[in-house]
Amino acid sequence: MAQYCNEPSRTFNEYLLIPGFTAKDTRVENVSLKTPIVKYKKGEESEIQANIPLVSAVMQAVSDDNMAVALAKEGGISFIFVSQPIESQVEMVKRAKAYKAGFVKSDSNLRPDQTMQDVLNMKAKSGHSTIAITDDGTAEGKVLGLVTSRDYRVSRMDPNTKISDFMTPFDKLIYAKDGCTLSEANDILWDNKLNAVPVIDDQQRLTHFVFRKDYDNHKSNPNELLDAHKRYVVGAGVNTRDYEERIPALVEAGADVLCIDSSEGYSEWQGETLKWVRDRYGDTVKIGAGNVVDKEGFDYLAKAGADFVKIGIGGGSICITREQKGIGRGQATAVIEVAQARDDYFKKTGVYIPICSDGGIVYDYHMTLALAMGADFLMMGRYFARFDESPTNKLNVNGNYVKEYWGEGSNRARNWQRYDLGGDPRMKFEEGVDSYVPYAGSLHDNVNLSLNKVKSTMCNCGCISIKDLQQNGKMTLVSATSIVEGGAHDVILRDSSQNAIR
Ligand code: RVP
Repeated sequence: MAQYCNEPSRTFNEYLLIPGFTAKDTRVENVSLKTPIVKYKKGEESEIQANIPLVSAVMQAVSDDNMAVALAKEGGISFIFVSQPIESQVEMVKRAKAYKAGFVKSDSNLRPDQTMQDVLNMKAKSGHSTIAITDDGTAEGKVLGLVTSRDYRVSRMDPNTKISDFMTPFDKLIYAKDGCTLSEANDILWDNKLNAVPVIDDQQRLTHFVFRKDYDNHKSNPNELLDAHKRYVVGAGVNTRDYEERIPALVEAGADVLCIDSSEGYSEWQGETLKWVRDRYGDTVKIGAGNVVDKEGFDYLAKAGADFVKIGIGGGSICITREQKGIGRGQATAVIEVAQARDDYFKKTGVYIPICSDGGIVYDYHMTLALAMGADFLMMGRYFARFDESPTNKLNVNGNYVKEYWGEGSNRARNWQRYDLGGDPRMKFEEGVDSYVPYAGSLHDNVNLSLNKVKSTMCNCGCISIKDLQQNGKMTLVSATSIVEGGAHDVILRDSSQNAIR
C-alpha cells in the first residue's frame, strides 16, 4: 500500500517565531550570520563558510558574473547558471574570479593619434572622464599617457587636436606597480591628491585602475567573501549530463563550490555524478546536490558524498511543477524534516552536512523562519532578480519599473536537462513561467535591510548566531484568522502602498 504523510505540508507563511529572553548584549551589532556551506567533521570548521546565509539561484535570470561579484561583496555566494555552453559558463567564472576588489579594468582607452573629439565622444558614451592612452587603444596596451578633464579645455581647443599634444605623458605620470595592494594604491591616490591611479606592469602595460571612490566602496563591505588568494568566492551550477567535461572546466576556471542543479535530486544520476567527483577529486572539489524534500532524499545524497543538500520542490515563485505533476512539499515542512535528518546523520557519523532551503522565500521574515527551522543557508531567485545586478532587462510596464524573471523550466530558459526523465522529446512540457518582478534597486541596500531585519528578529528570540537560533528558536503554527491579525487591520491605511511591505 502507498504511504501517506498524514500531516499537511506547510509553508513559511503558516509559522511565526515566538520571542525568547533578550539579554542586554543581544544586540543587532553582536549578531553573526556566518554559516557553513560545505560538510565538516565534528570539532572541525567548514572549509567554505559564507558571511551571510544567502546564495543566488542557479538561473539564467539571476546568477551571472556580475551578480557573483555583487553578492560576494556582501558575504554571500552566487551559483552561476548551468543552462549555457560550458565555454560561456567558464568565462563567467573566470571574470568573477579575476575581479580584484577595488581594481577595475579600464573601460575608456584611446591611442595618442586620436583627437580631442574622440575623447569627448568616449566620455559622453561611458560617462567616465579618466581615459588611458595606450599604444593600441586597448585596456591592456602599453601606457603612453593619461587624459582627464584637467588636460583639455573644450571652449579653447580645436576638436581635431591630437591627444599626444595634450595628454599627461608617461614620464610625468604617477602610477602604481602591478602587484601592489589596494591600500598601497590608495596611499598613492591620497599622497598625490588624485582621483584615479593607473596600475602598470613591468612592460609598461596597463593592468587596472584604482579609483578613490572604489576604495571607499571596498571599505564599506566588511563582510566580503574572499578565497585564500583574496579573490571573490564563486559558485557554479552543474548537471548530471555533461559533468565529465563541465566540472573539470569549472574547477580549472577557479569555481570554489559546485551545485548539481536539478528539480528533483533523489536519483541515481546524482549518485553517479557525486561518485565521479569523489573518485576523481577526493574531497578537494566541493559539490552540493538536490533538490530533496524528505529524510530519504537527504540520506541518499549524504551517503553519496554531497557537500551540502538543497531542499525544495515546487515552492519557487516561478515554478509550476506542483500544478503540472503534483509533486512537491510545502517548503517549511520539507526544511523541518530534512534538518532533523541532517542532525541525526551528524549524531550517527560525526559529519555535519549543511542544508540549503531553496525557493519560496517571499517576506524577509521567511528567511529567519527558514534558518530557525534548521536551514544553514538560503537560495533565492525572485529576491535577487529584482536588483540592478541581475542579468535581465529593466523595463517600464504600465508606469512601473520591473525586471524580467523566468524559470529554468520555462520555454524561455529551455533548460530541459534540469527536468528531463526521458521519453519522447517532442512531448516536453513547461514547469516554469516567464514573468516580471518589481524592480527594487541595488543589491547592497536590499540585502543589508533584509539582514538587519533578520538580525533584529534573532535578537527578539535571544539568539546571536544561526546555530543558536536553530537550537533555541521557538515557533508556532498560525491559524488563518491569526494571519489576518498579523497585518494592519481594522484601520484605513493613509498610504495604500504599505499593503505590500516585503
Ligand atoms: P524563488 O526564490 O521563489 O524565485 O525560487 C527560486 C528557485 O526556484 C530556484 O532556485 C529553483 O530551485 C527553482 N526553479 C527555477 N526554475 C524553476 C522552474 O522553472 N520551475 N524553478
